[in-house]
Parts: sequence; structure tokens; C-alpha cells
Amino acid sequence: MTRLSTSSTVPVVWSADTRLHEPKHEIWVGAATPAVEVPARVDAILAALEGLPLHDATRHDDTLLAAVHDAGLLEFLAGAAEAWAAGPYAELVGQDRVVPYFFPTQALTQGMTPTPPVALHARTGLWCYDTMTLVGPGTWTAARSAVDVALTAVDLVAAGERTAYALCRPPGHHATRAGYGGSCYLNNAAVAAEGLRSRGHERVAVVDVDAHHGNGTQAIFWERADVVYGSVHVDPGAGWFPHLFGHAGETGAGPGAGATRNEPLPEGTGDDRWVEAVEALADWVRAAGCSALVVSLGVDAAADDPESPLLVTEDGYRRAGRVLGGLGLPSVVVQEGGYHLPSLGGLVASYLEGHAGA
Ligand code: SP5
Ligand code: ZN
Repeated sequence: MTRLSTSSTVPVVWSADTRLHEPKHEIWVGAATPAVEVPARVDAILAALEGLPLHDATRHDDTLLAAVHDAGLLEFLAGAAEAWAAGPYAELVGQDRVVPYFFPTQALTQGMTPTPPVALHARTGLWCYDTMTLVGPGTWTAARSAVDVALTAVDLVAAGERTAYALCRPPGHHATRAGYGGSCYLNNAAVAAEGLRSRGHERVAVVDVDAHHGNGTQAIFWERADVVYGSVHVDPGAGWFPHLFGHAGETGAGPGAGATRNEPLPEGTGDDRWVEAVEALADWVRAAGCSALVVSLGVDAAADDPESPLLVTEDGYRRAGRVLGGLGLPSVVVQEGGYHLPSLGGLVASYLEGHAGA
């Protein structure tokens, strides 16, 4: 397992409450499969970062969260587990997690204005866009505490740290303004970007190296010029989640035209080509004149990861860290995906070593 050298001292922010989200299962292609976004991820990462200064997240109010997310989504997520438990779902079918079965797509509504559904099992589909992202009793507390983790890391950077690492769980980059999915509920990286904006940074970059495109972050900042979003990920055009978004032609709209950049890569891409794409994103961020950086650090691009076909190594993540750390910007590194428990921590440690050592 990789250990950080003492020269790269990055504060680590976490919260024990992030362990409270226990999805147990994901429903994928109609079948319940074991969840991969599990509480043990937190402990695997903590173990690999042993020796770095550890900070407990402090409570932050909802101001920045409400700037990122629709009030209806927040209200739904905060109350969904309790409402589900009060319903007949556990005794009826043995389902003790909130999961949608009905989705109000254009194919159904065909331009008519639908009356909002009454049943909870139908209302869930208004907010949740897939079947893999289940809500249980601890989900809201965990997701809300992950936002506090991200904002505490912003506080540390605002107080003068060059780089702070936010051990967020559940991850966030697939959560849109009014939707959750892809194992994500609240968009921690987007809230961190808003946090840096509120601390006086006029233009903030979010660079996303998770194996999957961060469609939620892209959507949130799609029409904005003050937060630029760049991502490297496995090509959705080759059949990968999030399917609809992450293609090279998506570059933003309105005032945000040109403020989004995507680097989709083919299955099987390894270190050299992946790091080149990270370099392209770094050059683009440099040209955009940003004064602060949020990194969406998913380590599921790694070769051993069960959720992606990219073949990046610890050395690749270290090189990516050097490239993004080399921008010289105050940085909040936010944990996204990464599911192979034996290698997860070492990948995070390698990235941070590269970033802080650059
Ligand atoms: C944050 C993040 O990395 N989210 C990943 C969401 C993509 N998930 C796609 C799921 C594809 C099917 N997985 C089958 C494994 C069954 N446990
Ligand atoms: Zn991912």
C-alpha cells in the first residue's frame, strides 16, 4: 500500500456519519446486485492516508447546498426513508430501501402537463433517474455530512492551505440540480465550487477524473461562465454510464458556452493516453484564468476497478496529481467513485502525493 511521504502534508477532512449510508443493493437491469458504493470505502481510504492530519467536518448551514440543488430534491431526500418505512413496502415485497419503478419521461407525458403523483413509489421517479441509487435510513445523514466534509475542506483552503482532501461519501458528481442517480445524492464538488466562489474566487475550475462523466456537475454549471467544468472519462458513446452525456461536442451553453470540456476515452485506455487527457484539461483550465480548483477524484479509472474498463495505475494517478497540482491553484480534492477496496486507498494516496508534491 502506498504511503504518503511527509513532504506532502494534505489535511484530510472526513465525518464518521458518511458511513451511515448503507445501500446494500443496486437494482441493475432489473436484478438486485450487491452495492459497490459501501461504507468500507471510507475505512480503506482512511487507512491509506494514516499519518496525514485528520479533521472532523464541521456543520455548515444550507445556503450553499440550496444554491446548487432544487428545494424539492432536498425536501424529498431528507424525508424519503422515513416515509418509505411508514409505507407498506417492507411487508409487501421486502423492499426496505426507497427505489423508483416509474419514470415521468417525455415518452409518457407527450407534452401534456402531468398531475404530480401521490404514491411515494411514483414520486420517487420524479427525482431519481435510475434504479441503482437506493435511499435507506442513514442516506440523508451521510449525504448531508459529505457536503459538510466538502465545505470544511473549502474552509481550510480559504484559511491558507494549498490543498485539502474531502473524503466525501456517498459521491456526488452524478447528482444534478433536481435529480439523483449513479450512486450520488448531493453534488459535493459543485457545493465546494460554490464555496470557493463565496470566498472570493471569481472563476473556479472543476476537473473530474472519475472514470464516469460527471453529468450532474456539468448540468449544474452548463450555462455559467464562473465555474468551468472539464472531465476525462470512459466514452459514453461506447455504452457507458451516464449514457446521455460526456461526449466531446458538449461545451456549455449561453453564458457558459465554451466553459465545459469533455475528453471521452475508449475502453482499455491506460496511463499515457489518460494522463495526456488530464494535461489537456489542465492547459484548458490555465487558459480560462481560474483562481481555484476542485478536483472530482474518482479512482474507478483504475485497472482493478469493477465499474470501468479504463486501465489506469497508481503511477497514472500520481502523474495526474502532478499535472493538476502543477496548476498552482488552491485546491479542494473531493472523493467521487472508486470501488476496488484493496487498491482504493493507495490510488487516493498516490494522487494526493502527486498533487501536493507538484
Ligand atoms: C460515482 C460513480 O462512480 N458512480 C458510478 C455509477 C455508474 N454505475 C454504473 C453501474 C453499472 C452496473 N454495475 C453493475 C455492478 C453491480 N453491482
Ligand atoms: Zn465513477
